Amino acid sequence: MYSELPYQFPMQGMNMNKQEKIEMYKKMADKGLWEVDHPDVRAFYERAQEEGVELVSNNVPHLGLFRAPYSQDLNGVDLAIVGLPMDIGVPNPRPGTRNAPKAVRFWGLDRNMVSYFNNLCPFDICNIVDYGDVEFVDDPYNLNSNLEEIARLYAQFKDQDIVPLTIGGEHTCTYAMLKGLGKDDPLAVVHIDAHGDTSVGFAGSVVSDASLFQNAAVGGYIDPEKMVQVGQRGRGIIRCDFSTNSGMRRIFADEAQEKGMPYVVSEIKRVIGDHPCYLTIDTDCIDCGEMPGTTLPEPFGLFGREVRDIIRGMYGMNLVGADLMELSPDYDPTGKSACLASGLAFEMMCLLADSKSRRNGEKHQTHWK
Ligand SMILES: [Mn+2]
Repeated sequence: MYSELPYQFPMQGMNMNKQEKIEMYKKMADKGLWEVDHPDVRAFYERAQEEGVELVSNNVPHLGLFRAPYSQDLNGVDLAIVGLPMDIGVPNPRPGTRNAPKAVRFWGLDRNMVSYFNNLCPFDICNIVDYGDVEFVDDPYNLNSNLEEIARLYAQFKDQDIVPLTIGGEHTCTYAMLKGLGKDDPLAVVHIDAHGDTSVGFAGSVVSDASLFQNAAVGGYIDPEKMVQVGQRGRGIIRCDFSTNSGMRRIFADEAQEKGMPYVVSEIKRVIGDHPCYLTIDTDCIDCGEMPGTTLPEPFGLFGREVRDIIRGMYGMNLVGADLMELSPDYDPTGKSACLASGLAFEMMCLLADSKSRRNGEKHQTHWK
């Protein structure tokens, strides 16, 4: 899966002498930092600079992830980036996902803001805001109370036709997001994860990051027969009979890597088609060698590049939201886990923006002023 560069080098120098070539190269080099050839991308950069977006310095605390404007005013918003810094419900005593949104924002300090894959300028087709991190106010150390707060916010997103891109937080949060977004009709789900997350609740809690999709199916928020799970492996999947029995298509990491990502994408499209679909990625889907900074690292996993190719393969589907959960940056002192997570988050933002814009049949620009 790759896109051809839009311009082939025209071999202009074939009949030139050395001095003529140098003159030609001088002309090519005489360009501003943002004066790129692609007309749409160039127009976007011109507009961004006119609106005062800082495109040189990385000292931009006033800007959100991927330089989206921070705002909690949801009027006219198409896509909201949300941080959910929560880790009080993880069954294994490895807290830390509360630090993920901060780490992804740090590694997402990317001034380029467009995708080379398809020359997509997400901020030119959707009104995108970074909503910031949710502060749990009702009863911050009570898991059920926090889940209720999340469900209320995501029900509001659903009512206002806003597509959320969420940076977790423990995977348990996804139960509450699905409860809000799937409150009227059950959603299709693409679930990329080392684990099935369809086991039973843990240690007295009914919903956990090991059971959330069983809970969401029982709640009527998702349709298991329109759900594809990719990347499963590890000894715990033996406890996820609910996945098979309820009709989910399970593609273990072994099958995915043997048959390749184009096959995985074709299975996702066969099972889900045009149905409104939620994409949830648990960072532990990626091999522990590439992704040590996650709550429950697993060996024998997918490559980050393979997960990226699944995301890119999903263009054209009907996405209503996406999340990237369980990054636990402090277990990885190199920073590569958070760096990879932010790369995936950008691919997800582009996919969501494209899907939302096509569904609207309109392009709405993000404005910084
Ligand atoms: Mn999970």
